Amino acid sequence: MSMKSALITGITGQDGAYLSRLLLQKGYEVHGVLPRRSTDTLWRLHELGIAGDVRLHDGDLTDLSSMIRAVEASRAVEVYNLGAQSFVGSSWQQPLLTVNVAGVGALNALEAVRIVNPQARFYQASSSEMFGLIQAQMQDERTPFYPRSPYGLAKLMAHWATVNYRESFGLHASSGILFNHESPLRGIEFVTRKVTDAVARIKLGQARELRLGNIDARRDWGYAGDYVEAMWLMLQQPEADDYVVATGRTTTVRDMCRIAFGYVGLSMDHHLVVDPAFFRPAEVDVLLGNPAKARAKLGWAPKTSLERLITMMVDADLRRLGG
Ligand code: NAP
Ligand code: F7E
Repeated sequence: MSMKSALITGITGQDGAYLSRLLLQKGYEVHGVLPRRSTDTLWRLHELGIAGDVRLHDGDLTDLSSMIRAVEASRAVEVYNLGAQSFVGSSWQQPLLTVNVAGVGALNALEAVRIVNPQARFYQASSSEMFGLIQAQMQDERTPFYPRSPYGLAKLMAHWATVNYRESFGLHASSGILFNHESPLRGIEFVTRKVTDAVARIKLGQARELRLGNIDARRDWGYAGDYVEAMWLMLQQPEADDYVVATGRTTTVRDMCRIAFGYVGLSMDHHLVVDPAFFRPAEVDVLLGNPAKARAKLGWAPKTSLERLITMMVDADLRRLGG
């Protein structure tokens, strides 16, 4: 029997790496779209030991013809659209790029699927950032959206494009509204990894302080390794749909930091400096997701506590820094 083929945009990112590993374990042939960069971007795939097991196609979400070629060449029956300029902070500095990649790019990915193989199943990486200025204490699939950044705007467009292609063309297109998820493979610009990297450096005597912005912000943080399973489960359902993927627990940046410093026996108060340079033009103060639908319909539940996640990340950073 021939192997199922999957195509991933954003394969070199945090989620792309974990999803590739999951699909390889399930026996898929895994393909990825690789945008041209001047430096090597495969470090995450190398860390997981799978760089040689995936097939990469030159392409970019903003270039429709390259997306069409990638869908054709991969013969994918499942397409996961994870590619994005995903850092909210940068989206105010690069709003048009962010909207072109994360918004218009999703439309290009949907068009490529519609043109080449409308039978292929499609996953869109939607985001809790779409809830922004929250309209309900706990956010679920029915909560109205109120984006607070160019990134949120781009994701909102991509989300509705996914719904629209499902309703217009009958595509099996699902949108996973994922809340923050982290891991040792998280980019260093995001707050959890910035914290765990700094804690490891301070512990090893390589740094003294950690400068952060709004430490009162609250997030619903889960583990990326758990969340990619929900992506796959969505595409195995008979009908496409939208799902919130979250833990149902919210924690301040301050308390997340406390966990990281406490783990290595340091006091946060001696090292943490609040620096207004890291404040955002508009903040998403609180996010708290309700994953009841994913639990009921997909049988999905988070497995990793925030404490376990943060200590896993600190351990990985200590190892990387030679501790
Ligand atoms: P990430 O680590 O920032 O990865 C983003 C990926 O997109 C990278 O592989 C990047 O490649 C690729 N990319 C950037 N520009 C592209 C372009 N023009 N064409 C094709 N690919 C491009 O993000 P992540 O944390 O894995 O998140 C995966 C997806 O889920 C993203 O769409 C993100 O917005 C969304 N999301 C993430 C979270 C979260 O908490 N992690 C929550 C909700 C939704 P380069 O590295 O070469 O630029
Ligand atoms: O910020 C606050 C910051 O950059 C979290 C992306 O994956 O999740 C992510 O977006 C919070 C914010 O993630 C610093 O103001 C304080 O309130 O780790 P973050 P994010 O903006 O929530 C969503 C779901 C996505 O979809 C995105 O792609 O932490 N914060 N001080 C800081 N944040 C950063 N980065 N750096 C600081 O120094």
